[in-house]
Amino acid sequence: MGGGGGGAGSRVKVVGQVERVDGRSLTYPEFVDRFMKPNLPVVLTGLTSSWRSCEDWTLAGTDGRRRPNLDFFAQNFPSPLVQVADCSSREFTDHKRLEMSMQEFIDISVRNSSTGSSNGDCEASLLYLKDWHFVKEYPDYVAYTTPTLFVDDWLNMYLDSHPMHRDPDIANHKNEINCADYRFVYMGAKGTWTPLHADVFRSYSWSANVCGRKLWLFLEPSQSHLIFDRNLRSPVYDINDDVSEKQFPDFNKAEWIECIQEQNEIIFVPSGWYHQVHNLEDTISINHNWFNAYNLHWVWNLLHEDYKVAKEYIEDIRDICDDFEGLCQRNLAANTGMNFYDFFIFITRFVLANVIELYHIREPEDAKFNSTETAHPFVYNLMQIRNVASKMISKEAFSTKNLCIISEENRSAMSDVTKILKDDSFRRLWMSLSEAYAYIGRGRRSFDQMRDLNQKGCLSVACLKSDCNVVDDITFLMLEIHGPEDLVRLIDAALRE
Ligand SMILES: O=C(O)CCC(=O)C(=O)O
Ligand SMILES: [Fe+2]
Repeated sequence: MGGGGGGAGSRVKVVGQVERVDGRSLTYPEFVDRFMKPNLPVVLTGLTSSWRSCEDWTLAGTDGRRRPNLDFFAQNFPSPLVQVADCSSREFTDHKRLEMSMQEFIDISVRNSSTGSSNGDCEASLLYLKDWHFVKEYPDYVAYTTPTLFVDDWLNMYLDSHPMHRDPDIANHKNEINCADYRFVYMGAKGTWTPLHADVFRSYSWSANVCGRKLWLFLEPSQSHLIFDRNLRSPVYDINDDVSEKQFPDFNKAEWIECIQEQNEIIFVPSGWYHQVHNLEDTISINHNWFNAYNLHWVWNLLHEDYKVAKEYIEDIRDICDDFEGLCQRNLAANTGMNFYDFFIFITRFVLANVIELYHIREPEDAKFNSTETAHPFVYNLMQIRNVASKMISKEAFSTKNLCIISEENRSAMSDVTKILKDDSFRRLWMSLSEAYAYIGRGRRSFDQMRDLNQKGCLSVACLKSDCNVVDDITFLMLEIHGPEDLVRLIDAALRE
């Protein structure tokens, strides 16, 4: 049976179901302890009732189910260019991607549904609109609010104020659109599907069904090796297909966890879990990828693994390359979406933002921080970044020789701490972090306190200049950051203070 079938094939051994929890009664610490930290999936109910998208984007269907209101999209969101996957044709490990206007997508979808092709009766292709950067494209239309459980999102916070890449060789126009953020809308008719994959950067994702139903099949990370081919290079593409035993000898051993996600339910996809997804009805979903202190090590581990592959691939031209490391890093950015320098600049910003938060809220009785997971969230964040930074220290990308020849853009984004702290992009990032933590109630600031501070100007740009000494305090600890070693030293100094 092909992917469009939507049912588990004979070799797919389903051993369990994803837990379902009422999201309204799950506290943030419970979500952390039960799902985010142990890296386990969950389906959350009751979190989308106030979303405008659930009303505007859907029409009443049968038995209380709703269906997509395609006219609403055509009229209100006439995007000239959306990405569409053709679910009937494969390109490497994914579906072939097409680009078309929203109107074209709708016209084809309507035509297909009237000819019944989505049931597989006819040859017409199954089109699945994916990775639509809806929030970036229509910022004034508030389709939904991110549930509190998912607001500790460093990836999107960062991309709201910083570019993913500095290197001019990498940061071209197409990249800028693709890296604009990781907040997406998906829309696909019954029968559309997503091949087996683990998410970008090995981030977490959450996915909410505005209408429709999805079948998910998950494999826990400790079993990932079972779905790779005998050379351990590529994963199975469609688990419902007749997977070749010769090519994928261990596939039969994989034990799958299943879930049918209903309308208005949100699924939390943990880091590194391979999954395949089928739309069982015409479905619209909203989907974010994100990471934070709990899964940052997944991101680094992926970058490191992909780096080794990128390097091995061009090892034979090392001797004739002026800047072999630079080439590896450019290839890594192209293949994985981020390279060591992008990631280092990213974590440097988060170290500084967390140190500022720590300085701002520190009270005398907090002087003795402990490093356990129950310690203050900013201490926890810094400890997790420290773990990752310490693994980066020995890497060739950060050797003196290679740091001497990195692009001017990368170098200037890295080093001068005062400049970073006074930069408007950084301030926006730090404010977003501060707000997010106030929101989830993990920072000491309540919303009221935030408002007071705002009035005093403490969260405004003036904060760092006038009554607040945080720039001096931090630059007293360190003036320049040249690589992961400095970052580790800065974190140690900040936590010792
Ligand atoms: O809904 C889909 O088709 C895929 C979603 C997905 O892979 C995810 O949310 O991680
Ligand atoms: Fe995914």
